[in-house]
Amino acid sequence: MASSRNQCEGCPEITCISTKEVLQQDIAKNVVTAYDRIQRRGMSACLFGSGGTCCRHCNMGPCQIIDGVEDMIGICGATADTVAARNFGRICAAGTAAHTDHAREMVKGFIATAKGEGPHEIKDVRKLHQLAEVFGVETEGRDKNEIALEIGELALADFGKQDDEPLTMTKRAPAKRQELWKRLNIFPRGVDREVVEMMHRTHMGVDQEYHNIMLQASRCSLGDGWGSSMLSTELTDIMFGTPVPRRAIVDLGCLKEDQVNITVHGHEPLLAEALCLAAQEEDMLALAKKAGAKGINLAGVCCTGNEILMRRGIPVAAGFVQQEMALATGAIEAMVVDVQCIMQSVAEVAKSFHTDIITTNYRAKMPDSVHIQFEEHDAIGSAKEILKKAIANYKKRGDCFIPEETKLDVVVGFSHETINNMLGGTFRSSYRPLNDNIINGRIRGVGAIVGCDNYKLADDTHERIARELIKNDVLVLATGCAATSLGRAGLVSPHAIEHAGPGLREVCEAVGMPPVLHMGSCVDNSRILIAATEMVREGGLGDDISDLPAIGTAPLWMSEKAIAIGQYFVASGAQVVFNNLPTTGAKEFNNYLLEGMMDTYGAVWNVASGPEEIAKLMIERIDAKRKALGIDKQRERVLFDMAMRRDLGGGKAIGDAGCTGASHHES
Ligand code: MSK
Repeated sequence: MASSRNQCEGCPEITCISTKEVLQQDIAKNVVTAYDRIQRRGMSACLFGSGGTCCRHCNMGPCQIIDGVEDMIGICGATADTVAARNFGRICAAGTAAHTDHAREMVKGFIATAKGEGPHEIKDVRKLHQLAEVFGVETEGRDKNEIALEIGELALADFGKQDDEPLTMTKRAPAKRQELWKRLNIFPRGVDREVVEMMHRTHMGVDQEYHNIMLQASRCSLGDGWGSSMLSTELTDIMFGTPVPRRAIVDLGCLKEDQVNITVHGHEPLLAEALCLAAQEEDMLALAKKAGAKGINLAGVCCTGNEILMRRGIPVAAGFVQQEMALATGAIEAMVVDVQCIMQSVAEVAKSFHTDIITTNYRAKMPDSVHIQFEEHDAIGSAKEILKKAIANYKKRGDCFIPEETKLDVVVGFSHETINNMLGGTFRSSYRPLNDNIINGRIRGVGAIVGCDNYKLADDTHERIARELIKNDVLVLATGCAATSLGRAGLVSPHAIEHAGPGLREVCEAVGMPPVLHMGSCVDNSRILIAATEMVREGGLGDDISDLPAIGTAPLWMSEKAIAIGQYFVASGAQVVFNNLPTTGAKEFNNYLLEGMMDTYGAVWNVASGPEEIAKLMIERIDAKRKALGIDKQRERVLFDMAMRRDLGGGKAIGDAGCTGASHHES
């Protein structure tokens, strides 16, 4: 039965149907969500914090600094620009640290796999050999596990190396970009060192010049994008399979009334993969049946969700802003969490239901939760212990409400390799057709919509930006919770081509792909770097990433990781648009981000408010790049005949590319 719970005042309007439906139920009436906390807080965010000029780096303060007011500098004399740059640099360091620690766990899991410890295996041998070339590892006549072990050990050593040699993975960047990094002396070295140096340089009394601080912020963030994140993506693909197109579903309607529902929330896919394997085993299914359930239904939340969605077609129940709503259905037996983006409030929400919050990583414990340490060397054993705990809860389930209508079909799995194969065909995979279609104007450019959800802004922001972009023939690449949100909006599906402009529609129809391509989790933004590099390498669109008619946005950024991602995109030559930046209290520094960086990197941060304004700005930037490349003249549109379709897509449609049905586990 539904209560008359209202939309909270002071919050942006909730448009998400599943969220609204769940919050209106009587069973959810005692659930306090982030929307409620925003309303209850009853005050706007701190001006100094928002503007980046609150300095608490020493005990003479904290100092709240007002730009241009002589008496309002730090006790040490630090200006608003220095303080905002230091704070910004520390955000980049925190984001990089999160991705790096994630990557380190994946490398350790990869080494264990190569040694035959644990349940996983080296699945993508082709990609293993490609990575071997990057690391200079001999492949001729060697066993895949032997090659993997050598790569794993070299990769592990890369994090903490002390010499000044660049991180191994950075050699994949376009040559011209590498020359620029060399000239600026910002080639990332051991990424642990870059984080440490960023923290040191922003300590009281060290680096006091914002251009110089930002050089290190770039080096640190590049170590994230081209180092940690890229390494994590590649090793995860090699172990668990490089994603190929597959159908799946997203949204809260994927929960099942007659099954044990377990959501996996966080980021590192080692645990989630082990749960997927263990949930298929006879003893676990028998246990679920004994408890009265028809099966075990795994579903993802946040980026762990995106990892198993991309590779296994396991549904994603919720993105970041829906984590509390998922619990408020009353239908979840356990929410299994590891690291990053897990709100402390989930333990409080779970108290209203039979749900256990199960923490699994010694680095991330929570009050009012159960801890079951995930042991990599006994991955299936750990997974089964977790599953048993969840299954035991099934009988305790009380009233629940699953918004069954909210189940959206998506087609996911657009790794860089998939795009390459779909456009060029398996035997001559290449970005040539994409480049040609950008040059001839059918595709105006590429827009990446990435990053988090955020309660402070309208929950349909991603959707509205994407609709504008595809209507204007901009191909959209999506990752992270933005991709989940676009899935909920029905745009990560071939059916969405009806919303695309005529040129983009022609290409998508010919190839059989959606106009919004789901490329994975937030770590998988590295796939976008590789795709951009391939476009440069293919030719015809300039000789650096900064020449491409491409731009990214993280309009609802929430996490520090999003700022590190933004900075590695800008330092790689790709422009980004954010809704706001925590630098507005420092005029000169803010202008440096918005304008001055163009001279250094050929790209800048942009700020625009509201989805339509963001989309407009993205299209303007894309058009400016087209003009600079001399491809701005509208070409005559030619309808595709069969020969052209074959030429474009190698006759390949989604079904041919390996699309499978959703593979979540049922008895
Ligand atoms: S989970 S970092 S809210 S994308 Fe990657 Fe989503 Fe942002 Fe967390």
